[in-house]
Amino acid sequence: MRIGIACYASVGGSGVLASELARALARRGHEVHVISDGTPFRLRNLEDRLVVHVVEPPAYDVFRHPPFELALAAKMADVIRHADLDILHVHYAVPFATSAFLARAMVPGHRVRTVTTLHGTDIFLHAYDYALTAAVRLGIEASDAVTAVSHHLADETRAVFGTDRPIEVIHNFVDPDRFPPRSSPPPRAAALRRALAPAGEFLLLHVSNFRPIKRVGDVVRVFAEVRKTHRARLLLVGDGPEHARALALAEALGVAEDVHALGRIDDVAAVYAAADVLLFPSEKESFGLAAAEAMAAEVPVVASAAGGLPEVVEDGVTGFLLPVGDVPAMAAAVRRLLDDPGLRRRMGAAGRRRVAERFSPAAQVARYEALYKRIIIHQ
Ligand code: GMT
Repeated sequence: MRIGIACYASVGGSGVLASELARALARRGHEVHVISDGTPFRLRNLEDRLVVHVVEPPAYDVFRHPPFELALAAKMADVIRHADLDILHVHYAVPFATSAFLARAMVPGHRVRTVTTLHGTDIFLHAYDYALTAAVRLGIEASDAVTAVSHHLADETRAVFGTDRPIEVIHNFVDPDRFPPRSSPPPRAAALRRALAPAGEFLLLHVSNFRPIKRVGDVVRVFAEVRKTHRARLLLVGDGPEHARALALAEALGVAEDVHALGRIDDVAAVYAAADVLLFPSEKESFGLAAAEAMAAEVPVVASAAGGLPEVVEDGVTGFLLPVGDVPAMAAAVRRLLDDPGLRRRMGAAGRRRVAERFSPAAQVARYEALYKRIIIHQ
């Protein structure tokens, strides 16, 4: 098939998932065209059968705002026409599905079919800016097929938008080969442990884009609690609006010197393989790709029981799920893990197994492929 994949190039989960899907499809012999606002960071290397098309909104000085959505639609129309796409698969209803709707109108008579994957932001947008609801609904209704990354998100979409469109749930996937396990860590992970835990300190980890929804303050509070009884350090991977506040809180709680902010790094796999526990106390989370990545690396996860996280983390088996904001309970769960190396090992191994069984690229990519074929046949 000739497949277009449209996504943001940012390092967020949707960009990672769309990039991995694009690469996997190209490796399975499809011709893939990625349409994005930049080159997604996981697609910077040359890949057979994969082309990245970058949207450049005109910065013409009459426009108060560069018209990204129009430039995106025009680029989509251009790729549909020139690459003769069978499928255009967009990640997010807004702006991608609405731009795809417009793009199809620009290539009248073309048989291209559109698939929209919801990652959650569309739903949050509804709560944040009700005025955009109609645009999200149009994106959903105008797609030939809609998928969501968790049952939780599919249910919420139906409830919020009152749509009776079938929404197929295709969970995120993680390639275990990209995430070496803690039990046989790569040399980079061992070096990291030597540098950051020279006296055998425990390493707690948080990975996110530091949006308020991630509750990074809770990460620091849990760490400060654990730090009272255990020699431990906290690694923060990523950056975003709450980063500075998190560091200020660590200072206020007297644990700043044990908090290491590693910033936005590409090689997060080495950090997972060096960590003892992932802290993931989000307020809302459609799926929680970082939790699945940690599990792939055999790292137990202490998370909130929010959104789709219970579909990822099996409570008591691959980690612990606690109520949002329950810092004492999360700290107790971390202590339980740190005090019991056997439990850490068992939960880590169960996590890697769960990822292989439920969130493998082979199975999830095949489901997207089957969906594409179904809507092409039914045109
Ligand atoms: O988590 C973020 O803030 C980034 C966001 C995105 O849009 O890239 O991630 C969302 O999509 C990921 C891939 O499907 C999911 O694993 C994340 O759970 C979801 N984030 C939220 O729901 C907050």
